[in-house]
Amino acid sequence: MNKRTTLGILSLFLLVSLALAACGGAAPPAPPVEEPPVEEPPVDEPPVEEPPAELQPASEIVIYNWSEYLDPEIYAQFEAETGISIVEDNFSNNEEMLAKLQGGATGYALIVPSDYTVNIMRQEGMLAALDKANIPNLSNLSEQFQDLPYDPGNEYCAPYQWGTTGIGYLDGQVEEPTSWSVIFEPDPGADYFGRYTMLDDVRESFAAALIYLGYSINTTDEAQLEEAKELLIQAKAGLAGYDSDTFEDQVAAEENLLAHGWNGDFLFVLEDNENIAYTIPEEGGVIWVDNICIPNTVTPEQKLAAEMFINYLLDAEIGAQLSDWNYYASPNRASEEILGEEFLSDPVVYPPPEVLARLQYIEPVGEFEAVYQRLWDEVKAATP
Ligand code: N2P
Repeated sequence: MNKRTTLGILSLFLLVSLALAACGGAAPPAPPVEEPPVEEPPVDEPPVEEPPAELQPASEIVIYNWSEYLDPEIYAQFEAETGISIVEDNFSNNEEMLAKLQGGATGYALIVPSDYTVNIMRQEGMLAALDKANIPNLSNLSEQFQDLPYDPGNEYCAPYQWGTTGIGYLDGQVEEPTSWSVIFEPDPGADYFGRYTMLDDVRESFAAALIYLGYSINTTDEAQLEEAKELLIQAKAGLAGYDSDTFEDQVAAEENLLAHGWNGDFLFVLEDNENIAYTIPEEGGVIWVDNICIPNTVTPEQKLAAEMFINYLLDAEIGAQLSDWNYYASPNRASEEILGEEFLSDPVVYPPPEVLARLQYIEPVGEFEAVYQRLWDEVKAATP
């Protein structure tokens, strides 16, 4: 059948239909308008919800950190990669940071508390649990840093860096201080008299005094603490002041000859003064792990940006860059592989076992924290 024939048959069919209609032939009833079937949701299945719009990270967040602890280049690199800029604000000790957040400060998306302060903040419900799906690099951490007693399973924080507290000094100008007596038995005849500082830090300075006295640095014996307080007051006679931020610079500039302080900070200024040295006195010192955490006051957008930055810091290369800059030991196994033997075998950064054996961790002392604080205020106010 060709095309023309088909069209002919169709036209004939139409003509016949029209003719029938015109003659009043019964038109077929119009089909009923079909209502679209109402779909009842199944009784026990919830209605399907629209997927939530994908969360976008905040474009700027603020980190509250110790000074000279994070290579500024890392912020720039992170911003170039993600568009997220990070602003840094500094604190001098855990208690200052804690008091600020307890006082209602809400601007911070990231904080860097030490071990015992993580414990306190967890107990007070001040930290936001990490969404580990956003931080796959947590698996780069050495095993022991994935399950710390103050934060099992990295639920709230990622370990940042770790280090020790001892005495930095100018080699060649003062003898190696093998005892805390250099600080606690001030000798007006010594070259360094009046030329040393102690950390402006309640738990650290009490720890030094308690170690010298042979007590636990976490004592809750008020008589022992009183004794430590008297010792701290006695030390003030030879002290240039309390300083947690520039103690290492003062020694590098030879303004001061020694200082109570943190290992990496002294290594940091070796490039300004090659005679800087660091030691843990025979009586012992403090070991600590600092951590990067998110306060529970963040918005979801800030939290996502903060988690992206934590993940960035835990990258093998970036973690190595961090330690290479601040001279603190890394909790990141993948970074340590990049840092190499020279760094890993530096006894100032990684204390040998005989030194590790005489280091103590600061721990939370609960209600007693207030006693330490009161006695510290008395030390600060006293004239020796
Ligand atoms: C870095 C300070 C080290 C932190 N400048 C001590 N917990």
